[in-house]
Amino acid sequence: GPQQEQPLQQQQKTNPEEIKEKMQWFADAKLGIFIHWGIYSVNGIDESWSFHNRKISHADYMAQIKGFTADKYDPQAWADLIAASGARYTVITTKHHDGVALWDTKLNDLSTAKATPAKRDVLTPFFDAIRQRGIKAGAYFSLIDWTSDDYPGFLKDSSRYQIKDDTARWERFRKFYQGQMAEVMNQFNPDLWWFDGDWEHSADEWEAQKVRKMLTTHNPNTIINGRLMGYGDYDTPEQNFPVQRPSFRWWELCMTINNNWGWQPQDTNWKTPYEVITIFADAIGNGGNMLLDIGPKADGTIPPEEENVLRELGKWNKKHETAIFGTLGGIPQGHFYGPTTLSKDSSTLYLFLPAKQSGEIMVKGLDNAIKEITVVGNGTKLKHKIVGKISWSPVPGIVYINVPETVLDTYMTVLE
Ligand code: JFZ
Repeated sequence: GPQQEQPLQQQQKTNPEEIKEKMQWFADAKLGIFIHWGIYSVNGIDESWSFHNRKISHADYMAQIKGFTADKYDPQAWADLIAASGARYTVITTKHHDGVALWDTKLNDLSTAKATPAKRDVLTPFFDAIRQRGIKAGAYFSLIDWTSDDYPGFLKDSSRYQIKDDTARWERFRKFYQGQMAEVMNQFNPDLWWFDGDWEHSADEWEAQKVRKMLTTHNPNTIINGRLMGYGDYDTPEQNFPVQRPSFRWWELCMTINNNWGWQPQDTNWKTPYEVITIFADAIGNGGNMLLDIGPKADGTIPPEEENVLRELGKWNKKHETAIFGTLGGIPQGHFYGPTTLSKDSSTLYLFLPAKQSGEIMVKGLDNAIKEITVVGNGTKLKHKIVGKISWSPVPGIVYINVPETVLDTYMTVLE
């Protein structure tokens, strides 16, 4: 994987209160939907990596451009599905490492607007539909562009290009990529920037600080992910479970529903709604967000398995929303064998039961703080019992909560 990231530094806003205010919607949002859509969705192969890893020639990879039709693309339906999932933000690929822009870039002809049968900017109607629903809209943007002749990374034809220490070429590329970024900035004013590919060059080579300054000057409230060589606002640990609580205050776990970011028909290794929900609970219990990825097909349809996960997750989110959105990460592990969250005023603790199991569940060391225990989204009050508490001892005892079968959720049951 990519190199160790440099420590995150926040530019522009330096006052911790201002930074906290800017980050508040992100901290409260908990769930985002990630979208990987591009010409790789035509054949259903690895996004950009398939030619980089020489599983397919660059020419054959690029030929997919003729198959990107978007003829069933319904951005309102996408936005409805995202809203139904309960997500408070979304992040869509504006350009992956293959260099194909999904908006109508003026800086070359390599776009869905100029080079595909879709013949249009597919991003504008999506950003509009998302914002109509009050959902924050983010732009994934690859710094790497393995198709640009000026990009000194992947060599499309190694006999033709010997790109080493060619500062003029790099200068041209830098102008080009920052120019495209400015187009995305001016057209969509993203609430969030999700950069990718920073590892191929240094912060100085990318001019990361200058880029950050450009984006935050245009929109002081925009949030930048942690893949801009240390110039981001939050951490993005790799898909890696179980979730560890990173040291950085704001973080986001990005995760696929099967094993790939883009649509790949042979990959049927779907996570179940229960699996996605338990990982989501784990992330928010550790104070993070989850950015859950879907990979639409080139015609614009979303695989039914992914739609199902989003809808089931959405039903569960709606039932348990007080325990999820706008909460804080919970108490340290050891008290309870499952994720927990806390209301902002810390007066309410939410327990996410890790298994679909009735009977007595155990919580260690919270007895004196309990007023009542209720099943979230159901209202049933539960009885509890304290064992091992001796009046003169500071040891708090163990709380047993009786959870009847009748209150169990299809997925995770939540108590408050
Ligand atoms: C990158 C891309 O290369 C990939 O194609 C996909 O778009 C994904 C979302 O992002 O892959 C990465 C890059 C960095 C990390 C994980 C996946 N990381 O640092 O955890």
